[in-house]
Amino acid sequence: MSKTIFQRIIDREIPAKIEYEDEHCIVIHDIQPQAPVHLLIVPKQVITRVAESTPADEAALGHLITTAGVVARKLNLARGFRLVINNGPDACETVPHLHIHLLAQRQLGWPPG
Ligand code: D5M
Repeated sequence: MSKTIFQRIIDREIPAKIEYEDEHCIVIHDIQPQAPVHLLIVPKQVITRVAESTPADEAALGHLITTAGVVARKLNLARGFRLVINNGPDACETVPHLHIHLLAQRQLGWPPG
């Protein structure tokens, strides 16, 4: 299977604006931002999507959430932020490498579109 765009960013084959990185994940700025802050929290362990995750992925998935907290504190997102995972075509998933969107610094609507 060919590499996803996120795997190519992790492997430094293509550039990205990196906000944070550790052994288990990378946080980049979305190339098509939907809010003043729009980050993508991407595990280095390839998990295609939530629907295909297994119990073996629990630590990697939990790490993504705690990383969202780390980055939110780093960027002072005290007014709030939203985490989104798009799974499958009805949810507008475009990259089959699981990632969490972190959106912030504007008033977000609810229910989401
Ligand atoms: O989200 C996939 C997201 O990935 C979408 O918001 C655009 C973003 N994207 C695509 N290519 C890049 C690069 N090269 N850098 C940064 N962000 C990128 P999904 O939930 O799968 O629809």
